[in-house]
Amino acid sequence: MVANGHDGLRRRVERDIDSESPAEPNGVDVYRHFFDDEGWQVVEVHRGRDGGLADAEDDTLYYLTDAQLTRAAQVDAGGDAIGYVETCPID
Ligand SMILES: [Ca+2]
Ligand SMILES: [Ca+2]
Repeated sequence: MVANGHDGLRRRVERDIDSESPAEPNGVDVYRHFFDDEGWQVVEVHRGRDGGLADAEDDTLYYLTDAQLTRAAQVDAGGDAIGYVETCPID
């Protein structure tokens, strides 16, 4: 089960996931919050196990762009690459 939340401009700002679904659905256990730049590209993602933002146990991931401002890589808060455009989990 995946439920997306949108803001008033229809940008996706939240995704709630039951990672055991559909085999053994037991409720949402992964929460992601998305932050866009002025061009509506996601530039920051918070991943956590509850709905609260920026808890110490949450992961914060950032997208880096190339010279054309297209997302090119995803890095963690320490600057280590998580993936590149072909392999970046966008959600
Ligand atoms: Ca679950
Ligand atoms: Ca949290």
